[in-house]
Amino acid sequence: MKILLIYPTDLISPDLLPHVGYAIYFRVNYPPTNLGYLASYLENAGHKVKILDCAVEKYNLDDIKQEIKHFNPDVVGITSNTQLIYGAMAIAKITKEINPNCLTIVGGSHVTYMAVESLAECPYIDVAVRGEGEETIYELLEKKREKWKDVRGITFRYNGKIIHNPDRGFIENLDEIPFPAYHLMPMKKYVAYGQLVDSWAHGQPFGGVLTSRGCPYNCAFCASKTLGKKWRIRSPENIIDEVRLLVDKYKRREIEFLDDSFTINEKRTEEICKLIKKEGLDISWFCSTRVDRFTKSMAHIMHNSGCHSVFFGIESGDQEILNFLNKGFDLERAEQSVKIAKKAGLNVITFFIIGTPLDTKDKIWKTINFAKKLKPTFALFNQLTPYPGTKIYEIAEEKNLFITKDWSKYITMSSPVIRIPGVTHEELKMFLKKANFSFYFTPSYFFTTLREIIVSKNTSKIIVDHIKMLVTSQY
Ligand code: B12
Ligand code: SF4
Repeated sequence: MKILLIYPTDLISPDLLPHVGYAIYFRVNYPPTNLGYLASYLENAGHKVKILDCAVEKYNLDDIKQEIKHFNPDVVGITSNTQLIYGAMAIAKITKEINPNCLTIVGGSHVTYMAVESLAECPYIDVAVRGEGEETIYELLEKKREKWKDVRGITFRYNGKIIHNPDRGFIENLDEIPFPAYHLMPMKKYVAYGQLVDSWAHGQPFGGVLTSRGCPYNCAFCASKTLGKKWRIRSPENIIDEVRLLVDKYKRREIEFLDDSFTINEKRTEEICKLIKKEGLDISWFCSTRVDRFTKSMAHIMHNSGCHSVFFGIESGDQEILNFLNKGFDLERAEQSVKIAKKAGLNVITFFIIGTPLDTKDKIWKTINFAKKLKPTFALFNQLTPYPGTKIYEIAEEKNLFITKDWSKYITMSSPVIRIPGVTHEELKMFLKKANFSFYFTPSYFFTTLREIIVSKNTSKIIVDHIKMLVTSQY
């Protein structure tokens, strides 16, 4: 079969401009890892597959139409999170307009929890694939429509009805999954920008490697359980083989380990770092993790193997809110881990949430002040956004807190989508700006950053890139 896999267009709204940290320090064109995995699975099964990354190509619907007409696929598979779901629906619609017989499948974190609703809202989607997609799409395409009732993990149309099959389990041995089909992606376009610190590979080819799937934690706002609650890991050797492929064949120098929490297991983390060194892989890399799964010993080994930055989800400066969000650590631990990382020479990027149902103006200031006290490299402040499938979504439903279910607004970085008792909607919007202003424009932060810009080897390139980004609003 001919299968076209599409990542919808992702034109980030100018609302994100207040996000100073992203604007100055960090901007990456990510490859669509999920479509890469699906593509290699399907190619191995003998299908002819093409990937269309409309986010990096900046394709509009007309461009996508031309691509569909040109490739003339039997199947169009679209990935979608909550924010992109209307884009996915629009692509399903034009697909059916071009060829009503082309099968349209949507997968990803939104339809995993909103499968029936999405099919009801968009008559152009034939099937929603819930959870991990590789085995499900393979089996779906092997079977005739009459047998789809036996395919676990799908929601589909049959005889005018929407049928919701039982869930599928998860793939146990991740080493058996072939590497993402990088040969089908426009690899030259995946680049990391925004280096103020010399170790950041400004303008370098970028690669993302997923070394594990699933997260055993239960943070109330997080939609990570799409890939399960069990932490499934790849072997260090298998991971290093993929890194080597990215370095040797695709000339990547900058790698992100995409895992939800890369350092859950200390021994495994250290093994991966040691292999990077032993294999002589000339990369600089970064990852996200939890403050309570981060140690002094691993921080040094990570830094020594090329790690330049860690992202920590700290979320709040108020312990009551941390407990409400079910984060499972205390403020002291957060402080300790930030210190450890900084001492080891790592940049630290911290995430914070404002607008939880327990927030008051005082508590939000506590969070902002805590962010400042930690002195991370930069901090990202987000509005609490209840994604389907999360505990917060259930709470917001139960307490009737939703202001809107226009999913295109579920981007966390601008207007809140729920109301909370302690702070008004307008005040919450304002707090996001105040948080950024207060964090970035303290004299010490401002001058440290300025000094970094001046000493950076890439200053002129960075300035030109930022002016370009500002002019085109392409953040
Ligand atoms: C890397 C990443 C990013 C990268 C995107 C990289 C890219 N081009 O893919 C960046 C940094 C840009 C990003 C941005 C955002 N992200 Co993000 N991101 C992730 C992260 C950490 C990993 C994604 C990944 O590669 N997963 C690995 C693949 C294998 O898993 P997968 O995507 O789920 O795909 C599998 C299945 O879902 C399914 N599947 C998926 N698509 C399809 C399509 C078909 C046809 C089929 C059959 C199956 C299928 O099969 C795949 C293989 O098994 C996830 C967390 C996570 N654990 O997944 C969050 C996550 C996807 N992001 C999330 C969010 C909220 C965001 C932001 C809104 C954050 C923000 N405030 O800006 C933005 C939105 C940007 C946008 N416009 O879409 C949420 C999504 C929640 C939701 N319901 O929407 C997640 C789940 C994080 C979380 N724990 O809550 N993100
Ligand atoms: S926020 Fe991080 S640790 Fe918490 S559930 Fe999500 S992925 Fe896991």
